Amino acid sequence: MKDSTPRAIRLADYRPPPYLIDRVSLRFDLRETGTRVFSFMHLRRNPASEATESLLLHGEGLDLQWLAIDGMRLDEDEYRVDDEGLHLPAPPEQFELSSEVIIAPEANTALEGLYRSGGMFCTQCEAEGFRRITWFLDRPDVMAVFDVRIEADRERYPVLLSNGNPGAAGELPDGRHFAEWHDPHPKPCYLFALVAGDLKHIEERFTTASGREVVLRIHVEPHNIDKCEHAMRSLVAAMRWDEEHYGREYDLEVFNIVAVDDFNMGAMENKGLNIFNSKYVLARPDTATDTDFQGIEGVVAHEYFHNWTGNRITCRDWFQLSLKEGLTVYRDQEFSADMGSRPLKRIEDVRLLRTHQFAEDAGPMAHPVRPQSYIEINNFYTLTVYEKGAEVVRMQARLLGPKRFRAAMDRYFERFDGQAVTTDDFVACMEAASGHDLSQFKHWYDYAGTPVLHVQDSYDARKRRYTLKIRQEVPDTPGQHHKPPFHIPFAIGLLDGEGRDIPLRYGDSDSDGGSLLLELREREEVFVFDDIEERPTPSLLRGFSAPVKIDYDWSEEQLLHLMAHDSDGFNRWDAGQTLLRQVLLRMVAQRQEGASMSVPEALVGALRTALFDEQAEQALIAEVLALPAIGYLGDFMAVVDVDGLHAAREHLKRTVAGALREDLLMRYEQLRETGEYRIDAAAIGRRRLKNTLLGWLASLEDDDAVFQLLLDQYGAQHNMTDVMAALSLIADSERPEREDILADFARRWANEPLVMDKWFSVQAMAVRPDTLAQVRTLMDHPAFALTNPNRVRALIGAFVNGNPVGFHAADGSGYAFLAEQVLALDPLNPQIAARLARALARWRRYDEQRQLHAQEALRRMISAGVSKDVYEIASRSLQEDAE
Ligand code: 7MF
Ligand code: ZN
Repeated sequence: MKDSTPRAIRLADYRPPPYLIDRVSLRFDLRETGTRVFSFMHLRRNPASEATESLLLHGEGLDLQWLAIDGMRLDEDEYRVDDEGLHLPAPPEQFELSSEVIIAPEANTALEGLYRSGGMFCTQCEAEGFRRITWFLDRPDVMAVFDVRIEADRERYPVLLSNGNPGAAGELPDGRHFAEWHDPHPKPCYLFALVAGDLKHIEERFTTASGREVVLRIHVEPHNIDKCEHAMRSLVAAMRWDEEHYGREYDLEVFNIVAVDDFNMGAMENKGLNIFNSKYVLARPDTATDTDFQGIEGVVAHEYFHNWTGNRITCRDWFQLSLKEGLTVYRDQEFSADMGSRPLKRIEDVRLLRTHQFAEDAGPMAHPVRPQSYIEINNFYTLTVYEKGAEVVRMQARLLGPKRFRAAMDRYFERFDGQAVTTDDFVACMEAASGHDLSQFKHWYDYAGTPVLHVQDSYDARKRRYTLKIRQEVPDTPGQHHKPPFHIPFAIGLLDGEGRDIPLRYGDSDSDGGSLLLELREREEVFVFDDIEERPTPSLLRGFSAPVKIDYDWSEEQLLHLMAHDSDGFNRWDAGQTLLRQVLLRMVAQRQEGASMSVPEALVGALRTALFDEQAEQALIAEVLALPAIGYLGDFMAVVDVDGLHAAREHLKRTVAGALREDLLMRYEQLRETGEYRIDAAAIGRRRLKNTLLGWLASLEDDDAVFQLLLDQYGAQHNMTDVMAALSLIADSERPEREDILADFARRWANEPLVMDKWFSVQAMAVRPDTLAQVRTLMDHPAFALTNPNRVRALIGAFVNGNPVGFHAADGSGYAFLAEQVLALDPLNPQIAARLARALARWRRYDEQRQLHAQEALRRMISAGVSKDVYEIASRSLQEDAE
C-alpha cells in the first residue's frame, strides 16, 4: 500500500484541541509553478485540553522554507516534519507562528487543497484539504478569524477572491496585483477558499429583512456568462426563504459564487465564497434539462443554507458531519418542495433513499448517521449521512410539529452560534423546546441498518374492531448486532370501501379526518381501533414518515384501492409502485421457471386510469407511470437476477404500451410543446409526463410511427429536456439512424463539456451488446479526460451505476473494467476512484459466478497498492461479516 497500514479514527477517542488559533493571516504568491504561502498565526494553549505532548500542526506535501516562533527562526532540530505534519516539541503557552511553504497547485490532480482548473486557481478544503495549503490544526473545532492577501499576475488573474468582505486592492511591480479579504466570522479552516482567474460575473443586490444590502455575484469563465441567471434566481429565492422560514439573514457585505469545471463534488459552502461544480451553476434551456435546472436550484440553496447550518454553527468533529449535512439537506428539500410540487419532491427524495441509501445500509459499507470510526473521512460523505440524516431531522420535525420545531431551531441558533457542536446538542434543543424525551429516538444516529416493520392486521366484524400488530426488526450490520427497538413515527390512515379516510383516534392523538401519527417504541406493539364498520384498507407509513421498510402482505385489490383513492398523495403513488414491484417480481419468477411472463389486466387498467386522471398533477402521473429501478427491485430477491429483472421490465413495458398504444399517443400529442419554453413546475410536469409516455411507446421497437416521433422530437431541438429524452431512447435502439443522430449531437455541442457529458452518458447506459466496447472507445474521445470528475462520472460512472445489465455481465467484463479504471484513477484522484469502487460493494447479492468475478476485481484493487480511500472501500467489501 502507498500509505502505511491505514489507521482507523474513532469517535470515542475525541479530545479537545491542544491549542486554539484565534487569528490567522495568509499571503498567497500565486505562480504557474511553485506558489508560495506565507502564514502568520496566533496560537494559545486550550484551557479545556489536558494534552501535554508535543504539538502537531497538520500539513501534507508542503515544502517548508522557514519557520519562526514569535519572530525567531527555528533551527531544524527545534521541530520535526513527517507524513502527518509539523511537530513542535515544547511550544510556549501562547505564541505567534510564522512560516513560508511552497506548494504545487499545477500538479494537484486530487482536486483537494489549492489546485488549477482550466485557467484559474481554486481551492477545496472540506474535509481535510487545508493541510495541503499550509500548517494548521485542521479540525473543525478550531475556529479562527482569517485575513487573506492574494498576489497574482494581473492579466491572467484579474479576479482575486477569498472569504468574507473585500479590503484593500492594488498594483504590484512586474505586472502583478493584489487583493485583501477579511472574514470577521471565526471559522474552521475547512471553510477557507481562494479563487484567482479571468472571470466574468453577473450581479444582483439583495436587501435583507433587517435592511442591510448585500452584493451577490456569480463568477464564471467568460463564455459561460449567458448561463448564470437561473443560479442567481435560485440564490435570491433561497435567501428570502431562509429569512421567512427560519428567521436567518445573511451576514456579510458580499456573497460570491464561482463555477469551476474540475470539482470532486457538487459544491462547497466556503464562508461568503461558495465554489460550485459548473454542472450546478450553468444552465440555458438549450443546454440543460429540467432535472439540471432543479438540481441547480437545490444545490444553490443547500450551499447557501449552510451559512447558518454548518458555518455559523459547525461540527465539533467529522463524526458529527450529519449535524450540518442532514439538517441542510432537510432544509434544501423543504425549500425545493415550496418552490415546486411538494408531493413530487417527496417522491423523488424517497426514491433516492430507497434505491441507494437502503442499499448502502444493507451492504458492507453500512454505518450509522453518526459513524463510530473511519479510515478516510472522504468515504463518509454518504447517502446515509446526507439523506438518512435528513430523514432523522424530518422525523423530529414531525414528532414536534411545526411550531415547536421552529422554536427548537431558534433555540439551536441562539444557543450554539459561533460554536462547533454535536448531534447530541441538536437533539437537546429539540427536547428542551418540546418537552419530548428523545433518548430512544437517538438510536437513529447510533445504529446502522434500515428497520423493517412487519405488519399484520385483522378485522373482527362482530366486535367491529380492527387490529394492527407491528413488530420492528433492526437488521445486524457490520460490527453491530442485536439492536434495541427504535422510536418510530408511523403515520397511518384507514380507508373505507368508498376510499374515504375513516376518522381515527388513538390515545391522545386523533387523525383530524386525515392521518394518525402512531409512535412505535416497543419491539412488538398492537393497536386496536374500535367502531370500524367494515374491513378497512390500511394506508401505512403515510408520507414516508420514517426511513423504514414495510413488510405487509398486500393484495392486488388493496393496492388498486389505495392507488385510486388514498388521500395521501405519496401513498397513492407508493401503492402503484408496490403493485408494479409485485408484478415484476412475479414475472421474473415465471421467467426463471421457463414459463411465459404475464401482466395482469388489472394493472393495465390502473395505469390507463392514472393516465387520464384529471385531478392529479402531470408530474405525479409521470411518477405513477415510472417503473421501479432494477437496483431497487433486486433488493426483494434472494439472489439478484439482473437479466431477469431487465427482461421483465421490458416485457411489461411492451405489453402495456401495446395495449394502451392509442391512449399513449393521444396523451403524447396533447402534451406536445406548443408555446414558449418555461421552467415552472407545471411546464416541467408536462414535459416529464410527455417524455415518460414516449419511453413507454419506444418499447414498441418495430413501430415505425413511434420511432418517427422520437426523430421528430429530437429534430425539433425545442429544449434540452425533450432532446435528451428522445436521444436516450434513440441511443437504446438498434435503428440505423442511431449513429447519425449521435454524431449530429456531438457536432452541435463539441464546445460544451457539460452537454457532451450527456452524450457520453446516454451511450454508456444503452442496453446493447457492444456498450462496454463503446465506452472504451469513448474514453479516447477528445472531449473525455480521466482527470475531470464530471467526465468520469458521465462515462465510467454511468456505465457502472446506470447500466446494470452491462455492468453485471455474466462474464465479469464489467467488474474487470471497473477494477481497471479504479486503478487508473487512484493515483490521480483517490476520492473519485473510491466513489467508483463502491459499485462492487454489494457483490454478495449476485450469483456464484458473478461473485467470483467481483471478488477477483476487488482483490486486484487491494493487491495493486492503492490509496487509503480505495483500500477502505475494497477491504470492507471483502470482509467476512459484511452482509
Ligand atoms: C446538495 O455538502 C446535497 C448534497 C460537501 C461536499 C456539498 O455542501 C456539501 C459539501 C458531497 C456530497 C454531496 C453534497 C456536497 C458534498 C451535496 C450538495 C448539494 N459540504 Br461530498
Ligand atoms: Zn452540504
